Amino acid sequence: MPFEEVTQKSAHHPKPVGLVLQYGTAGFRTCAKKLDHIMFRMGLLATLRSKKTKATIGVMVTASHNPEEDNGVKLVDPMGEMVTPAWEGYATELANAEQEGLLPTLKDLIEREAIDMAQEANVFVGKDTRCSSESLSKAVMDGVCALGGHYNGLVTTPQLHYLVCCQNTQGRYGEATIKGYYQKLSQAFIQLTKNVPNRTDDQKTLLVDGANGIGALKVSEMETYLKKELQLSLFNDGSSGKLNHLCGADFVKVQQRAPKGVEISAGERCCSYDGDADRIVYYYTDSASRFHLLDGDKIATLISTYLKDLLTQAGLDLQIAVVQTAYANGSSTRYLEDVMKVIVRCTKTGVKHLHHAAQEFDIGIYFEANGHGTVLFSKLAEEKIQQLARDSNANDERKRAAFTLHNTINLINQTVGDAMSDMLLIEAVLAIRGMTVQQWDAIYTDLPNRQLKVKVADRRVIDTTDAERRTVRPEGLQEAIDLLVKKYRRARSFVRPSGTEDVVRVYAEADTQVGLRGGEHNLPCGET
Ligand code: NG1
Ligand code: ZN
Repeated sequence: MPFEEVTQKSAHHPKPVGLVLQYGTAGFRTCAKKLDHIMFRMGLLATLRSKKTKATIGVMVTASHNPEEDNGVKLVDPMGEMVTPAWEGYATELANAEQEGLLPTLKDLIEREAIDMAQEANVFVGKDTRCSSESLSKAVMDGVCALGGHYNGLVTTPQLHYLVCCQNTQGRYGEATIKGYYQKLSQAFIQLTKNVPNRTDDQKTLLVDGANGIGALKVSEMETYLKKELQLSLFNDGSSGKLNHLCGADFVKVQQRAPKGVEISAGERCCSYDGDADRIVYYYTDSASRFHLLDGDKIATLISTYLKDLLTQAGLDLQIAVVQTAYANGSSTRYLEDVMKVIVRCTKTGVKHLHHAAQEFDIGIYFEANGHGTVLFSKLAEEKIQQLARDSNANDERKRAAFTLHNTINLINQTVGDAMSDMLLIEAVLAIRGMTVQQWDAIYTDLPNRQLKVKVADRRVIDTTDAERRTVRPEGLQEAIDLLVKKYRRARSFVRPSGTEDVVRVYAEADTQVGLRGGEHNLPCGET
C-alpha cells in the first residue's frame, strides 16, 4: 500500500511543529533549513498531479536570485507552465499539515480531485547548484518514490520547463533531453545569423556573468554547439565565488552597477544571469565609465521592434502585444504605446500573471523589468508563419521574413523566461539589425528610478489593486503617496508586499534624479 510508505518515509522528513509556509509568487522559498518536509511533500503532490493530468510533472529545487543560504521549490505543469491556483492551494495545505495530519490531508486531496491511484506517474526533478539542493532534491525524490517517479539532476529552471513540455508533446516541441535543448537553440541561432554579412569578432563576443550558479555551468555546455558563431567570456562561473553574491541579474538590476568579478572595457556588451538562469539583463560602461543598464523593458522593446518589422515584411496581419508589470520604466511604456503603437498590458508581479496575459494575443511579448520574460506565439500565428514559408506564390521578401520568424520561434523557449534562450535571441536580433548595444540603449531613455526593500512588522497589512499600482490598505497610505508623487514631473511610485521575501518593496521614478531624492526623505520606515 503506498500510504504505508508515505507514513514511513514522512517520518524521515518531519515538519517542525507550528511552521507555516505559503506557496507564493515562485513556489515555496525560504531559508533552506526549513524546507526538508516541504520538499518531501511536494514530491508527493507532484506525483498526484501527474496521476491526475496523466502527464509528466516537473519539480524544480531552486531559490533563483535569493542568497545561497535560501532554497525553494516550485511545480511545473504538463505544458511547462506554472501549476494552477487550485493546486497552489493544495501545496499550501499539504505543506502546513502537522505530521499526524499529513495522511488525512493527502487522502482528502485524492478524494476531492478523484485521483486514480492506479494511474502511472512521471515526475522530472531538477535542482540548481546550491549546497542544500542536493539533499533537498533527494527529499523530493523520497516523496516521488513513495508514490512513483524519475530524476533529472542539475538543470536550469527553464531547461526543466522545456524538458517537461517536450515529454508531454511527444517531441513536437523538441527532444526531451538537455542535448536536444542545446541543439534546438543553437541550430536556430546559427540559421538566423549565418547570412548576416561582415559580423566582426567584436559582434560575436559577449561577456557573461553566470552569478556563480547553474547558468554558468550550462552556458559553457551550450557554447560548443554554437560553433564559434557566438563566443562567450564567462565570469562568476562558480569555481570560487558565492552564488548571487555581488553578482547576477538581480544585483545588477537593483544596484544599477556592474557585478564583481567581471572585467569590462568601455563599450563591451555584457549580460548577467540570475541563480537559476531564468532572468537576464544586459549592460555596458561608456568611455566616461558610466554604467548603462538594459533591463527587461529594453529587451522587450528590442524584441517587439524586431518582430513587428518582420511581420510587416512578411505581410502578416498578427496582433502583437507587450505585457509588463508596475515595475516597468514609464519611458518604456510610453515608447511602446506612443512610438511603436503596440498594445501594452500591465499585470501583477510574477511571471504566471504575465504569461497568462500574453497568451491572449497572436504574439505576446512579456518581460518583467528584472529580465524575466519570453515571447509566446499562438497556434494560429505559428500556422500562418509556416504556411507563408511554404507558399510558392509568395515573393522572396515575404518568404525570407517567414523563414526568419520560423527560426526565431525555434530560438525562443516559450515555456518560461530563459536567460540562455533570451541571450541568443538578443544576440541574433542585434546581429541581424546591425545594432550595437549603444544603439539599442538609445531607443529610449529610462526615467531615473529606485527600488528599495523596507522591513515592516507585518507586510500583509498592505493590500493593493490596479495591478499593484495602488494600495487600498492601510488607510491613508495611497493618499500620502499621491501627495508626494504630485510634486514631481512624470513621477510614479507604489508599494507592495513581496511574494518571495519578508519585505515591502518601494518603487519610485521621476523625470530627474533630484526629483527622486526628494521622495526618499519621506519613506515611512528604515530602508534596507
Ligand atoms: P516579489 O518578491 O514578489 O517582488 C520577485 C520579483 C518578481 C519575480 C519573483 C519570482 C521584483 C520586483 N520582483 O517577486 O518579479 O521574479 O521574485 O522570482 O523583481
Ligand atoms: Zn530565477
